[in-house]
Amino acid sequence: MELWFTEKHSPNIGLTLKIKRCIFHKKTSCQQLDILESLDYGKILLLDGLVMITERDEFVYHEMITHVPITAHPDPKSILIIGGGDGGTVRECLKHAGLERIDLVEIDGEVIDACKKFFPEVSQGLNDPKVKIRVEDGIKFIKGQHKNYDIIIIDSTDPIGPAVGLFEKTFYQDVFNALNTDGIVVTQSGSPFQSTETWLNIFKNLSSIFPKTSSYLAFIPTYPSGLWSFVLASKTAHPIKDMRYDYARQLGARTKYYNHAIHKSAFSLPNFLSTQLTSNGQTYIDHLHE
Ligand code: AG3
Repeated sequence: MELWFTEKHSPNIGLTLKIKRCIFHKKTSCQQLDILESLDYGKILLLDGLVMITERDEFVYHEMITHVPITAHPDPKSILIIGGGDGGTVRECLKHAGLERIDLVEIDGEVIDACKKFFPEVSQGLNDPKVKIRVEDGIKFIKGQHKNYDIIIIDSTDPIGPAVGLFEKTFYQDVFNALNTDGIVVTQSGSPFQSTETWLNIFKNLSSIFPKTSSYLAFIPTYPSGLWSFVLASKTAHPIKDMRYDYARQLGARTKYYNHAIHKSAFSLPNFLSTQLTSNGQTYIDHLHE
């Protein structure tokens, strides 16, 4: 008997993987949580039927959501991760010895427990003494924070269902207030090929609040369309010009996707995206690389 799992990306498109077995299956208080073992991509974490991570390609997402903002910041000491209960973003943060405080706010404690058990390579950092975990709603948590973090990473699920509030202007205003004067925020912003509109809305919402907003891309084979995006917004830093070059080069010896050249090139957007973004009559590309 053959077992196949499909995540439908639209009524007409899906990603299908051949499965060895189902390892875990539970309805938590927040969502449906499943862990499958696939033949080619290792274990897969699904939330509400959507692929969150696979053992084989999770490094791309976690390295890119973490190292780009950290190397663009002059001297980050404190970081807040909203979501990210699997621990992959924490693992990457721990590669930066200068970080003194890593706070993780995850709404679903059962994601943390299941990943500790079934994804040890991803979740290994969650027990580090620098890491403080809170199981609560990030939207509520952030309201009480004032200039308390250098970097905030929004490592959420898709902008539908329970996570929708993590993509709204009111939340981004709270994120702005929670950041120090040189603060940077990064959010995952979906597949810009699958939905250019969603990506553009996130960009616009952040740029209505932050002085500098940009977007970068990465290739993640098990996410819809494979082309994934992130939006980075900062109070002062330029995401390319302020990259700490030597530091990024050294870091590149310990990563599988990120390096200083990828850091720069990831911000080069194809025309179907860059033409959506203009700033004072200048094209986005000229504006970013001027
Ligand atoms: N969060 C983003 C996953 C989005 C994938 N969407 C989908 N398969 N429809 C991943 C969290 C990893 N820490």
